[in-house]
Amino acid sequence: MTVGYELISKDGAARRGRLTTAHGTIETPAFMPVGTAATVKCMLPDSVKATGAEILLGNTYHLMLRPGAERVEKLGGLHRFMNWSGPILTDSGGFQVMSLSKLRKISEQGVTFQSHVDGKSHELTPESSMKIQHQLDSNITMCFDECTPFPVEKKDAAESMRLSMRWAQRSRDAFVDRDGYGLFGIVQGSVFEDLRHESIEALTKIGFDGYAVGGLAVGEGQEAMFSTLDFTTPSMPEDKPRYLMGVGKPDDLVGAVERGIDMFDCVLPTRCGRTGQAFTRRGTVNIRNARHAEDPRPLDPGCACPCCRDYSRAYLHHLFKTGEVLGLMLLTWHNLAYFQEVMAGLRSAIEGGRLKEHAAAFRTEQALGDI
Ligand code: PRF
Ligand code: ZN
Repeated sequence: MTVGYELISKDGAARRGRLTTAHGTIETPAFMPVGTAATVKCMLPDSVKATGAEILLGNTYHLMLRPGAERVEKLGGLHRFMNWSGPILTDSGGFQVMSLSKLRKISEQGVTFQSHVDGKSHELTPESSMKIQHQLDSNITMCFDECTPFPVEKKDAAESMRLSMRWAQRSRDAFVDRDGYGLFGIVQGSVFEDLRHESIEALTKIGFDGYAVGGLAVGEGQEAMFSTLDFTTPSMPEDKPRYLMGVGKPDDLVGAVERGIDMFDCVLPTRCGRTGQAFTRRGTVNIRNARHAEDPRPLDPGCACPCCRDYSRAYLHHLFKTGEVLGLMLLTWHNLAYFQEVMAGLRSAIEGGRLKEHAAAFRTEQALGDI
């Protein structure tokens, strides 16, 4: 396993770093757009790159069902298949099985489930998940785990976490080492301090290229997520990247970076963009709202993306009212560009040792509300 991580500078608990993979480097803290079905919805890969993204997330679950991992492998791997030449991280499938498929069953061996596509039966195990992610040619493979639901009794959280730790060992044993390709472990344990610590100890004993925090952003709320990070990240290895899975809104990203997280993925910028919700420097805006119908101003005057540079709120409102595809494309572009701007701002603030002031200014501007 040889995905490199260089810690460049620190500001409090926050870290400025650099990840190195076979398909390129990633400046951290980093946000990964989600390309579930071998596409970042509504965006060409060159456009995704133009927003500043350096790495995408792909999904084992979706790609194993359609078009199938063997087909992707035959066609030269996921990078070539989707025309994204940069690094790709893939999630391992268990989380998506639990949220998307009906009739699923967990055992020590793995998860059996019925496809949400055609109802056919499938099995995912640590071994088959590693094989599929290898066939996809993923630069960063995620361990096969169970995302513990919330709320949960402590004894159930312990049992679920210990199953994930046995699966982590099996994932490590099945992972094929290659230069520029790595495997990340996933810390579980819900909101319980001793369980999170037990999980970190089990994973570091096995040894991974990076460590994810799983099982958060599952309904516990921002306060509980932040307090869990407060007692989790200080026990995680200092010399490896830390990835908070499935997070989040812009203020979640800022708070988690302040608590020592280096990587994020989330569907919010792309999914919300397709419903007309924009994230801006002054908070969220729903472009479908009638108050934008005659507004000649840009969506976010502080933004240099093509959506904000070339189009009015009135035009974007019109595109959404008429169901035009360009509306989805422009709002997705803006949201992805804004998330990347948030990360770039965090990176330079950490480098400059002014993260505290930067985060305070970010929150003040968000609280002002829309222009
Ligand atoms: N495990 C995996 N993927 C995930 C999660 C997890 O716990 C989460 C939790 N927010 C999102 N995606 N494998
Ligand atoms: Zn913009």
